[in-house]
Amino acid sequence: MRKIFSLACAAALISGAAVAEEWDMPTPYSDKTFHTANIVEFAKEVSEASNGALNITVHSAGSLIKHAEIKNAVRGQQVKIGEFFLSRLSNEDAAYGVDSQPFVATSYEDAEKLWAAQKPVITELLAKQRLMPLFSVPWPPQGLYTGSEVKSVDDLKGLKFRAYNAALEQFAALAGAAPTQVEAADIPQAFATGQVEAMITSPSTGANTKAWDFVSHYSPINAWVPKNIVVVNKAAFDALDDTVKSIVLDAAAKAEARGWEMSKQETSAKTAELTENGMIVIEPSDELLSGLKAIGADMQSAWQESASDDAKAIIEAFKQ
Ligand code: PCA
Repeated sequence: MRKIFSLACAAALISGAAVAEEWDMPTPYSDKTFHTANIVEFAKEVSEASNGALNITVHSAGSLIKHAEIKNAVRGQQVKIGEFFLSRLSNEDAAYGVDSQPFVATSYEDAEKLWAAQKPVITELLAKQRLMPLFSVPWPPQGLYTGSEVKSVDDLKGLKFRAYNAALEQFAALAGAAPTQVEAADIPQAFATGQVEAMITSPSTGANTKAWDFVSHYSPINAWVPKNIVVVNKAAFDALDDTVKSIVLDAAAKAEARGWEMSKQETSAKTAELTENGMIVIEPSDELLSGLKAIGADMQSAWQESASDDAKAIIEAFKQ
């Protein structure tokens, strides 16, 4: 306690502020997750570069605030900063969900282009809630985990399917499966208790949840490349010293670049981990892929009818 107090005082003297800022930062995913490791590094950089004028304490795996509550907790200044899965906000505006639309952006190159088109739109939307995006990092392309080989969409019929957002729920339902929302942290238990028997997620989440304990096959269908986002409360950010503000923005830019690299590395490393643990990693058949793409195309048409003009403009800009 004494050490913390004196560090805080030293920082206060340096920055000229009355007290050092202490920010709690809720995140949804486990410490094993590369997103979490990246955020811990971000927090460390901010604290070091600011000489302790701003200290961010990361609370991972929904331990401080549940995933579904994190955005509103930052908005209401219950916490100043937090991370969440961006497309979970698609119920507020379709612009938030473009990265989770099946077979729209399926590679890192696509994902980068999509993010460039999406960022200005969601920055404006978040500003209306007095939130400011700091950085956004993609998960590896999403693949299919099942208990036996899936040769076509027909093989998904009736499977109890784990979902993490509305788009995946819709996708699974259109494939004839029975979706249930389950947080990443609850995946092992959901499989163990028979609540679910298949899922679509990244090789990262598959490996981190030891998917080999519950399923035998992984098929890299690379259906979409969804992102997490870190947002800060605008009033809390504005209250920082100018030097600290630029330290935060610099560390955020570095975290975004580092996170994208980590994500790319994870794709092969975690797929290899699945194989090493006995899973059968199998390329999707043409029949399966074309069936899934047809579902994606149907979802796109429906999406086009309900999406805001700004959301549609993201897809148009991306396609150019
Ligand atoms: N892992 C997270 C989101 C996407 C991913 O790859 C999850 O499964 O909840």
